[in-house]
Amino acid sequence: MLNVTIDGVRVEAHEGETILSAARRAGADIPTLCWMKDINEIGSCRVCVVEVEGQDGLAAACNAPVFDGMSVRTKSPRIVEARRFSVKTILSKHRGECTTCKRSGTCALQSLASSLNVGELEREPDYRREAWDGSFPLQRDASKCISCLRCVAECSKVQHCSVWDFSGSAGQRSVGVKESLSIDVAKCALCGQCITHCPTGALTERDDIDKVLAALADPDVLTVVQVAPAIRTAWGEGVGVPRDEATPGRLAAALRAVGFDRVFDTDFAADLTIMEEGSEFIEWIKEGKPRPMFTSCCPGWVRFAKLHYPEFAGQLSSSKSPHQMMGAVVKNTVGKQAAEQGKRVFCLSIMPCLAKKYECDVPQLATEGGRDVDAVLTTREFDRLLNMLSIDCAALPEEPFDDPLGTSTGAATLFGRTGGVMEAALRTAAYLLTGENPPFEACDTSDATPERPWTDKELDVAGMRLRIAVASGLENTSKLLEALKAGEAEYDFVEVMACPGGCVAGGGQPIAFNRELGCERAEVLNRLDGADELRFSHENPDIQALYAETLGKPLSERAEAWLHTDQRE
Ligand code: HC1
Ligand code: SF4
Repeated sequence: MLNVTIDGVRVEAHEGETILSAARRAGADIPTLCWMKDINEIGSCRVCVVEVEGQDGLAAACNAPVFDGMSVRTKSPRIVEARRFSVKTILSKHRGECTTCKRSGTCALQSLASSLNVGELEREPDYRREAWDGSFPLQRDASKCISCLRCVAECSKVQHCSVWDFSGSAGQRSVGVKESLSIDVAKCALCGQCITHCPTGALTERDDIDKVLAALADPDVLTVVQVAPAIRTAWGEGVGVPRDEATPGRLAAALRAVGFDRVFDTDFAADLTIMEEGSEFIEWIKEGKPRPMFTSCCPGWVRFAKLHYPEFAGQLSSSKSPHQMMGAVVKNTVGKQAAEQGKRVFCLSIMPCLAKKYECDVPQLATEGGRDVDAVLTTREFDRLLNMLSIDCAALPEEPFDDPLGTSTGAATLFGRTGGVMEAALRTAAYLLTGENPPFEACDTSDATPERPWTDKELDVAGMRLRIAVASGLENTSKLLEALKAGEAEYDFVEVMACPGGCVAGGGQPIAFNRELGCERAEVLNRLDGADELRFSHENPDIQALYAETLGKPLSERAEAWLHTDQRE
């Protein structure tokens, strides 16, 4: 152990530990900008500089290691001046038009400039522009990029895609798409993690709010909205409603206050997915198809598989993702009724996800009722919409979602966190095989091997030995896929979510530079599941009615036409 003094406070530190890490333990508040724990400790923005006794220059706390007997000051006029100089240098290349920036209020640069009392810049900023396809779900504004390399680190080290690169000649180096490729061919999975880790407004989602406002204003349009499981964990963050008051009931009321004609819950369709995917898995095993079968509800993962590991694309479940299933059911039922009254349905999904914006445009997902989903808003866009319309969400009453596509179970709610789809699927697969509900703990995947990038478990279901695995984050996923390719791992059923922790930490969720928040949001889902009277997808009465009245049974001809697709296309 090393003895270190930070602002007069003695702390023990370990060999190789950074000043920043030791200082945080000592209670010192050192600002950071480019730093991301373990994956971007490059000391480039120099916002975290500190004084080290006996050294002339200032040290970047995020990557300078401690030594025994070190004495550090984190606060002094000299330190403030140096941090202010760093922020001014960054601002000299940043188009700081905060009044129109979507990140105003969540921009780390804005809050640093304000807290350091930076004031006016002495010269006009010299910022960069670049051409960008405005129709792509991921948008980039180079004039707001501060070359912190957070996107480069997140995309390459956590998400395995290496879309971004830091290139150019000395003095002119900047971040851009690797090899100067156009973004649509750069094998981006559209996970959106570079957006949620960008400290400024350089990376955002394509804004589709105007499309939604136009539909809401059109008297010939019946507007139908659905909300993903993970929305209920985070929508309050952008509208100032505390987590325990941002309930699903208040969310339904907020959607009605916006003016949507029908307010449905994607959770209903998650139950439907379980019925279809669970039945498909049993058939898969019976037919002896190549293992594992992979879940396909996460379009970031499906896109990643097709672009980076096409050899596994044929093993993706043919079941569409829940919100697409919901869209197909809406368009083929509510849509037909609306057409008789001369109206057309506009189906909107509110999702914690960027890739859903791409998924809803995939042509082969359409059915005879038309495209399943007409537009997707991220949680951030939804919060902006609520703020635009001045809806006082905290004052709203709790209301139910509309029937019949608004009833759901606790199993469906779990979809929003890593391992949840698997857990929900196992609860129902066991029932479909044995006719009896299994104990909840038998389907729990959280107790599996934590030492790997993925978790796995062997289960005994109706005398059948099932080997399951769960991965989230695409670097973790690629390690799992490589192990499968090398024959070092064998599984029957694998759940993958592109975003680390699952949809709760999705690329469309409110910005928060804090990975622990994903766990807090996941706890909301666990609590909702535990409190639900219905915790098995097959017990959802509206799902039972949909099969009895419209679909027949899982994997029926109509179910195949509406709810399944060839994922390889
Ligand atoms: Fe997800 Fe899904 S859980 S993919 O993580 O299968 O986005 O929340 O809506 O469709 O249900 C996201 C979340 C979401 C789908 C469901
Ligand atoms: Fe990389 Fe995901 Fe960003 Fe695409 S969306 S560039 S895959 S981090």
